[in-house]
Amino acid sequence: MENPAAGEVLDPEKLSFDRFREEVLKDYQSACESREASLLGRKEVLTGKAKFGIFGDGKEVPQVAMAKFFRPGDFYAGYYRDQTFAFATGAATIEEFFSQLYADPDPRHDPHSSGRQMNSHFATPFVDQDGKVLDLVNSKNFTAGLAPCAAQMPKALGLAYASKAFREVEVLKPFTELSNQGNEVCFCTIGDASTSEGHFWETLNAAGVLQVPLAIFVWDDGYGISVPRKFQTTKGSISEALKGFQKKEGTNGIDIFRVKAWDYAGMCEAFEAGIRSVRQTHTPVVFHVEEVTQPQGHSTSGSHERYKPTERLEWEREWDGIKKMKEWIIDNDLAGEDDLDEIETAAKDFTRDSRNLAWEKYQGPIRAQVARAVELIRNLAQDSPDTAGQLQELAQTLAANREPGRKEVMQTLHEALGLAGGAAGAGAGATAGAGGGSGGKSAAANIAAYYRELKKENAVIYNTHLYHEGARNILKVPEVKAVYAEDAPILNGYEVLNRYFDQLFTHNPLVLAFGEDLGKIGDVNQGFAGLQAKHGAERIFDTGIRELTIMGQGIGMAFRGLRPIAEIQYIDYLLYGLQPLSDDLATLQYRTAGRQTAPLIVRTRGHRLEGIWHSGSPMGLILHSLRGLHVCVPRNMVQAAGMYNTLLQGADPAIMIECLNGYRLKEKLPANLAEFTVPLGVPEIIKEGEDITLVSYGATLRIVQEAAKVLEGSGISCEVIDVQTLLPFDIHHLILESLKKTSRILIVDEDVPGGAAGFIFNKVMEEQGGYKWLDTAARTITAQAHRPAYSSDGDYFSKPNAEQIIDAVREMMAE
Ligand SMILES: Cc1ncc(C[n+]2csc(CCOP(=O)(O)OP(=O)(O)O)c2C)c(N)n1
Ligand SMILES: [Mg+2]
Repeated sequence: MENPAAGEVLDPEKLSFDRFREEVLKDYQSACESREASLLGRKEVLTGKAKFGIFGDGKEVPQVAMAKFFRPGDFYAGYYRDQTFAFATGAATIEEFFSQLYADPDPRHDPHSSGRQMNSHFATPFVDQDGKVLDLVNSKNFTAGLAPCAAQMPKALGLAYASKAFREVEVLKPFTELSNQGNEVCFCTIGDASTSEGHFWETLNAAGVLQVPLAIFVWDDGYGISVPRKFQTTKGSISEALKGFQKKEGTNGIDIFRVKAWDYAGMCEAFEAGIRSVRQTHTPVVFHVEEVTQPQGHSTSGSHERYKPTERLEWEREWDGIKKMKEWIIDNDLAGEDDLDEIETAAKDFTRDSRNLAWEKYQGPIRAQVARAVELIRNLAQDSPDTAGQLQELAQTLAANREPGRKEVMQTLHEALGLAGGAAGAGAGATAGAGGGSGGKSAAANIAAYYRELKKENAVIYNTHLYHEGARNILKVPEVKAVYAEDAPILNGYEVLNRYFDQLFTHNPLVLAFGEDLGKIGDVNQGFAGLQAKHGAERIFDTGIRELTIMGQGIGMAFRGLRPIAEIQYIDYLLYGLQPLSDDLATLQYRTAGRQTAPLIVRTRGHRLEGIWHSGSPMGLILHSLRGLHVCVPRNMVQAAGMYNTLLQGADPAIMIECLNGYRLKEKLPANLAEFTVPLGVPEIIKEGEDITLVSYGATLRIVQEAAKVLEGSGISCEVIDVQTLLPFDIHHLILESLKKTSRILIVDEDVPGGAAGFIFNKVMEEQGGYKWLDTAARTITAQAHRPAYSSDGDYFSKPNAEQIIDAVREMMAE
């Protein structure tokens, strides 16, 4: 729109029409640019410049409409179809989209994932390098996308729940830098087929119960890859199927809108009304967006002609949203065909230029590496008469590669070093140089040095940010030892925790705790007994039986600057909540290269008690699915309290496994309960000894101590070590120091054979080099491979027992 000339009187009606028209055309332009990005993106994959592509073609018009109502302070949790929404909200540029498609690791080019994620997995920064939460109230916030279907649902619940907490919890009201009175909406998108997942239903039910500002957009294109809707959804319609969830007068529930994906005006109207309502009333809303198309099919991995009937393909062409929007613009005299053609041409040019820029930026540093590698190899060839031909050929092949990657550079350098007679591995360079005279030697050494340099650089690019690396790195939390008054009270373990949580909730307004039976009765072991009444039902509360979304609720809240403690009632039920922990939470810092973190603390209880589902110790499962979380296995509740204090100063998520059979053991209460910290990754020697090192943790430690006492009686001196945390694990190699003294080690663990015991074995033997100090083979004692049988006998014969330990130690001493 042109600026009015000075002095011209503005006609308000005309002005608003012009603005409206301008906005529609801007949306049309966004839609066209996004479509071009999809078309070009697919070509990039088919011509080999990118490995895989999944695009948002067919979903453009609903997304430009949706973007109009996404305000600063709002949150997005969605999936791989939402490029248009990202462009239209300014969360991503088309150039960034291509950078991500190429897997450009430079964070300036792909600020969403630093080349670590497939295309259309967008993320805006949530924390700075030191883990400080950024100003999320004034920015449009995209939580990092992830590929598992419906995996965005659980965290979406928590992102929305945080608004409710900020609106309702008195002590949170001063945190205006984190929320504007809870007015933020979480926009969540999902494909029609993914609504078949339990995640969708559990989230909707919880949202309907909780009444949180969650807006769900279902992109219904009738297919989940090749499988049509009739195999996915009851009655073939998600809005039909959801009718029982619908809010009526005097009930909770959700609002449901049905719109057509080609009806730009209709969607703008529905989204405007729906989003206004969810923002004000916190009544969740579902927009069932029907008749969505998918012009290029599911992804670059196959063609939809294989499974869509001809009539469907024809219908999709006819009802393409952009085509329909164009017709609507012309029918309503908002612009002529020529104007729109012009927009389309400009969109093509702009998108092509963006792609070219992204490609140049991506290739630049790699080409520099290629040039350097080629130069070094040619230098070596000159000084290596025997292998000159092969080296020249290597250099030539690399130089001729039109789309080289970092991998090819490394492979070529490695091969050149091999020809030079050197080992390119860890000590590359030291032995390189059998390729000729002294010139050959130094040329080979140059290659080795360059190889090492690149290896380091690539490790920074690809192997960092599993955990927070800045100022709030967990290992930087200062240790504050527990101090005890002379007349320190001796309490049951659960009472220690209860006192601890009371102090925590008094001092830290950002902490909220929730789970099954956690509110009114204060958890099944009374850690929170009486605390709801004292600190409020908005801060300490019960949830439905829904581990998956309890975890999601915690993840979403942690994204938003809160410090949730979310309970899994018994560790055996962790499996229900494991998917979001493993796929979303554990990968979050890695897949955003440190730009997002959700420092959730998962609280649970486990190890031996009674029966198959209250005696689990699936530590191997946890260790191998939750790299990216800290895993705390305190032997008692004082240690647990100290670990909670440590975790709350860090920026990482964690899981705390309290000992089920420890709640009624007596412990001395520290005087500095709210301040003392237990450093993570530092084992504690709980009994010194000379003859053998016994390594364990948690509940089993008490059995080990029992055995050690008996062994002591027969003259065998055991050193008993509590590892305290499994992730991180013994960062100072304290176990190795013990082993140097005893030359024998027995690892006792109540997970299955090869589970956590295998992990500890690997850490001590391979990583710490413990094998060098052994006088006799290291051993492990674990639980049986089956689940533990019920009752005391069942426990005795299923889990490690003291007699087994005593026998094993005696055998080892005799070897
Ligand atoms: C848990 C899980 N199972 C399977 C897949 C493989 N997969 C990727 S996309 C997809 C279909 C999803 O269809 P829909 O939800 O309708 O979204 P659309 O791609 O049609 O937009 C499947 C099965 C996956 N990503 N995650
Ligand atoms: Mg679909």
